[in-house]
Amino acid sequence: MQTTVGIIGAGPAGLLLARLLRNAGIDSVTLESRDRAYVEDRQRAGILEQGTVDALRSAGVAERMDRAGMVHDGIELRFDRSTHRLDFPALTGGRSVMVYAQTEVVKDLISRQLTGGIPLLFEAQVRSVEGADTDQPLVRYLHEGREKTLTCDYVVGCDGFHGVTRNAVPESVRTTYERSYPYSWLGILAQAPPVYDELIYTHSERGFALASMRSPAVSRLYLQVPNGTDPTDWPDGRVWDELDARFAVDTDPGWKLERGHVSSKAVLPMRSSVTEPMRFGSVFLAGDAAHIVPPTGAKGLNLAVSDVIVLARALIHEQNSGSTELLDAYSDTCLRRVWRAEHFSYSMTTMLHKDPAQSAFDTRLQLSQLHRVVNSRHAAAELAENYTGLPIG
Ligand code: RFL
Ligand code: PHB
Repeated sequence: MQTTVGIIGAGPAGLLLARLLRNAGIDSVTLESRDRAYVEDRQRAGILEQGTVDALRSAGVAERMDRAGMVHDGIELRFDRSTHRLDFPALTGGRSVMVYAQTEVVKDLISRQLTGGIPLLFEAQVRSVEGADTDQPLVRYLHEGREKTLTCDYVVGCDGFHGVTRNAVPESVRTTYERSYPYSWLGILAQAPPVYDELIYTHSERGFALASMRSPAVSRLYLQVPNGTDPTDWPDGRVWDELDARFAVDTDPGWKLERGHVSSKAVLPMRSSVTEPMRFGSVFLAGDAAHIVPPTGAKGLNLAVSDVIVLARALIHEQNSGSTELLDAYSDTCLRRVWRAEHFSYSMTTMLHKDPAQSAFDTRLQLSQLHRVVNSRHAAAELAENYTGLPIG
């Protein structure tokens, strides 16, 4: 097979890139190692920045999102057993976020891709990418029990944190910057109405907790747990009791979450990682293949989307003008935004979680920062601008 752009991975990055290129008349083939059901059901992100929402609209895949997505104009921060609201539009000059699950974004993109006839192969596992330093890179993959090849002008690795495309960038030019955290999240999906109509991020003596949602009838809830936690040590009753304890506030001592059937429960490690550069020759990296953030800032999916917007613009520019100027700037353009999101995700994470080695002094510093955020318009605006998303490109 032969195409202009070979895309590896059908997560949000790969699928949106294929759509943006098709809208500009550029051919692509997407290869995805998993089957369609697996890709569509993977529980992940829930928050779309304004720029992501705008991008999905202009790509023509926002019809269901505009019907089912929930616009959120703020979040609650809870600490010291009291609650405080940040009003995003007031703090950012009108920006907000949308709650619409990644599973739904992916379903919308896949159905549009298949009905639009853009080649997308499931259960096509890429083994290697060769010839990154040539103008005809080659992708080797396994499909229907046979090894096959795809020849391209460009290859884009949208194959996530455990992908193989990164290996096409020689170790001598590649640097990975990493940080791990001494805690994980236990996430549940529950058939229970959300506790509140916005997200609640909680700092407590017992550790961090987050109340999010998927719909007016489905809650998505997270608890900080030690690394290595086995989810079977957390029967449903224990999860609900712990959530109640962490979200407790003095103004409403009888307050409890509404409980419901728990349909999924998993432990997620927290990591920060950035691989530089995000381009080598004719191979580009986008989304989690190049960088990951701890989920506290809700940035991963949004960064994947902003990478492919920058890349699609650059490929279209090259096609229309013959100039590689934007492609040459791709890595630097993306990395500026990536590092901002890394810093924001790191600050949200370390401000809200309880490090097992934390001293009483460290806790006082966290509380001081939280008080600053809710009492200073400047500090609140800094958080709100980062959360709702900075301009792309
Ligand atoms: P993905 O979604 O991981 O997709 C990569 C795809 O590549 C495929 N693949 C291969 N295909 C062919 N050959 C190979 N050799 C392959 N190797 C891998 C994989 O099967 C997969 O389909 O990467 P992408 O597209 O870059 O998207 C990134 C996002 O998925 C990720 O950043 C977010 O989910 C992170 N994240 C959040 N981001 C937000 O913006 N807002 C949030 O609220 C948010 N919450 C979260 C999150 C991530 C979480 N987890 C599970 C890590 C909450 C959680 C719990
Ligand atoms: C989610 O709804 O899954 C979610 C929301 C906000 C975050 C992380 C995850 O910061």
